[in-house]
Amino acid sequence: MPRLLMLGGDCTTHSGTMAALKRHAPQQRLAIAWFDAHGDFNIPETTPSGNVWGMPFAMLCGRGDPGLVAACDGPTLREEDAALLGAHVLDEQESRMLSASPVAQFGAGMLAGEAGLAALEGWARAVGERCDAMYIAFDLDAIDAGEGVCVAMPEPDGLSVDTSVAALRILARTNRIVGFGPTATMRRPGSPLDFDRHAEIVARLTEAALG
Ligand SMILES: [Mn+2]
Repeated sequence: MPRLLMLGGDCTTHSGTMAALKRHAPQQRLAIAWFDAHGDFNIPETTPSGNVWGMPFAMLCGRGDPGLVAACDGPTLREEDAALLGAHVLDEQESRMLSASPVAQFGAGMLAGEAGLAALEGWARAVGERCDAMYIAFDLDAIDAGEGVCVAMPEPDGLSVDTSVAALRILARTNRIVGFGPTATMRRPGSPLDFDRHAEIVARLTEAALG
C-alpha cells in the first residue's frame, strides 16, 4: 500500500483520510494515533463551540450525528485501536466520554518522561500485533506554543518537539504506518513567528513518522 502524507487542512481531514484508507482495503484493521492539544472528541450534543473541527476523532469512531459519521464512512476503526496523545485542553463532557471509552490517553506531561514513553511503546506494540496498519493524525497544536509552531489554536504546556519525535519513532517501529497528517498550520498576519522554524518542525516530525 502507498503511504500518504496529508499536508494542510484542519483536523476534519483526518476523518476523510481514514475513510480513504478503509475504502482502499476494506478488510484491514486500522489503528490511529491522534496527536492534539484538544480532544476533537465532541459530538453535537456536547460541543460548547459548535465547531465541527472539534468532532472529527469522534466521527471516525462512529460517534455523534449520523450524517457526520456517514460523511466519513465511520466508524473506520475500533476505539480500542485508538490513542489520543498530548491532549490537555478538553471540554468537560468530552473528557468524560473519552475516559469512559477504550481510547488510550497519553498526556504531554506523561510522555515527557521515560516511563510515559515506555507505556506508549507497550500500547503501540499490542496495537501493532492486532492491527494491519496505523494512521497518525498530528494537529500541530499538540506541540507546545513555546516551540514556535504557527497554528490556528496555539496552547502552552504541550509536547516538546523532541518528545514528539521520540513518540513518533516508537509508533513507526512498532506499526506499519500508512499515513501521516500534520494539520492546522496557520500563519497569522503580523505574527512574529518564524515560518521557516515551523516548516523545520513539520519536516522533523514527518521524517520520524515516515522516514
Ligand atoms: Mn485538532
